[in-house]
Amino acid sequence: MFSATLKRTSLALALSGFIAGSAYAAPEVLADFHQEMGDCSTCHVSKKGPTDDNLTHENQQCTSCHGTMDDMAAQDAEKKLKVSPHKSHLIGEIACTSCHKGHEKSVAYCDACHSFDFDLPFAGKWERKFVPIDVNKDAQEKAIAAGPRDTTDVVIVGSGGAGLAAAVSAHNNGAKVILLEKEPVAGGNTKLAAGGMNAAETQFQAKLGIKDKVSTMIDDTMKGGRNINDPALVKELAQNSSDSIDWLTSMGADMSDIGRMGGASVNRSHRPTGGAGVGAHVAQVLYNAAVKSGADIRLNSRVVRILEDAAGNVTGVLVEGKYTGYYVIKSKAVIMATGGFGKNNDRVAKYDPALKGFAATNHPGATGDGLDVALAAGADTRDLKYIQAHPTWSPVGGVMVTEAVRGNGAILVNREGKRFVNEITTRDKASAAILKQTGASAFLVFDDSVRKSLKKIENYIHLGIVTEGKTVKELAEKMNMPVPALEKTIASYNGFVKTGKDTEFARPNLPRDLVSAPYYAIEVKPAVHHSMGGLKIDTKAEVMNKKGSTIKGLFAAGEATGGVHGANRLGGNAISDIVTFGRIAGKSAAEFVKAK
Ligand code: FAD
Ligand code: MEZ
Repeated sequence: MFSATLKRTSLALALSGFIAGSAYAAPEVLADFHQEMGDCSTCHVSKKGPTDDNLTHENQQCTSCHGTMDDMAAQDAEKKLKVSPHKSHLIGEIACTSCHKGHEKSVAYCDACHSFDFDLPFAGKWERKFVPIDVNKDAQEKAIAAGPRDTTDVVIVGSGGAGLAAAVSAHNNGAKVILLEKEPVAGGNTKLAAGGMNAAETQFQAKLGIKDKVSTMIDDTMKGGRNINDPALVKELAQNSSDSIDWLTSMGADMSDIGRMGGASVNRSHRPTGGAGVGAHVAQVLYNAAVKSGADIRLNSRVVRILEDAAGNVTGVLVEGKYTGYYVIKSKAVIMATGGFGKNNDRVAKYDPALKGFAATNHPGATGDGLDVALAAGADTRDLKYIQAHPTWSPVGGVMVTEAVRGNGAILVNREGKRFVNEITTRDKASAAILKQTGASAFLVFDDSVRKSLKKIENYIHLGIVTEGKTVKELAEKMNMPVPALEKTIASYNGFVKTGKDTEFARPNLPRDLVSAPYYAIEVKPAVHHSMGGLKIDTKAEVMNKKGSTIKGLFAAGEATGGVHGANRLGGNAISDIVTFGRIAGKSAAEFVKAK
């Protein structure tokens, strides 16, 4: 390893020249900046460049000099940075090279969603172009002709909750796993999930005296999905939900806090104590378990083709390693856990033209190329035209504001200071109602008791998207709303809380009155959130072909699939879906391999 002291000294010298604007000519990229420290071997183990797509050696070189992410975050704290770009809801071991590039402009991964104001050295502008799976046909064919580079029992595509749950479950059922993720960081949309994971008849509901039934979860899910869901999949979801909570808990997850999501008859959305975000926690627990199980997790590794023999049995995948190029992994089973396509507006608008130009709540990798890969292998799909807009996305911060804020008592008001909808109706209805208001946006309004009930709100305050008023009057003035109207709206809502009946919009849960100053408001509007449609699967997570039979050796789970949520997903049902069907897919694939 390069001498840390020498590197630090030359880095300091170079930086001082760079910052002071001396005769030192500012380099374009990090590799040029580090040039005087040596040749390619300063960063790479081989003169040819990276030898694995996780850039393991290269990242070790960064940390040997600059310290780990924790060290960097500590330095950010010392510098009193408002936001440490080195500490966030990302899961796993975050590689320095996720943001800091050697031979191209560096790009802060968080910039894909957030609008932080910070300077990244040698920074470029964040942009992601969708690259079709079938470019470079010649190179792909050459890699296939070269034969497999690796062999395993089960290949899992996607490192979100569905993929990670499948990895743990496949291992527990005796299979060897390679998990491939095209992004430089793990966790997909799962790491962003906020409000909770739905489950019925759980130990935690029992402790809080919440009376729920599996059959009620089924009814709510079917009704929310406008009854076009696959009833067998919904039954599987609800019947396994409590066991999935116990499974996560057995691996160290905290799912003890429970709130209400839109369209649910009772409180069944489980999340960590105090109402902290559910997704990063669940994803981290599953990631740790997958690593412990020995799963070989490869980042920057996009699957572009499922390989099949002449009889249509799956034989492996073709991978596009960002740094190592195309190569084949031989396996008896493949699990597609590639998530949705919310961040690819061209694809969204193709299926639902009304959503053209909409922003999205999703992570940058939600482009839907996994769907293309499965389609090319003969998979059937369903319900692709049903794409959900989440009603409350902040145009200021570029982030989704969790439904749990409404579930815990916030109301929605328009620019005229009036409520206009049952705040915890289903998302399709809430989004449509917001779009009808002046300016096609609305405001979440709540008081300090709602803030204290949900840890997640501190993140929104931290991001600077919350306006605060010492009184309702001050809040209305800051929001340019008519003061008497907002005062009247809050007074009448508090009256409904007292009587237990919302006679205006029939909101079914009225958890608390809004009387504790200070008061808060967040501007919100709908943004593309969830792909309800996707690959057609059966209750064993086997993927169906267009003839209605299964593709032997191909399994799928999570947002990449269709049928569980029908035309409209209920808040909290996706995390339940990915954990339960991820587990099922892992078990089914391992059993399939054993039986071969
Ligand atoms: P993901 O977590 O998206 O993972 C899929 C992974 O596959 C991605 O990392 C992607 O990069 C990778 N991938 C795709 N194609 C390829 C390829 N060809 N090769 C290799 N890798 C590939 N649901 C709830 O139930 N409760 C909540 O509180 C909640 N909050 C949410 C908040 C936000 C901001 C968002 C965006 C969603 C939320 N959801 C919530 C929805 C839920 O998070 C997702 O539906 C769910 O996490 C999807 O999990 P997944 O594993 O199927 O996909
Ligand atoms: O299920 C979801 O998408 C969800 C609960 C999101 C949220 O508002 O937190």
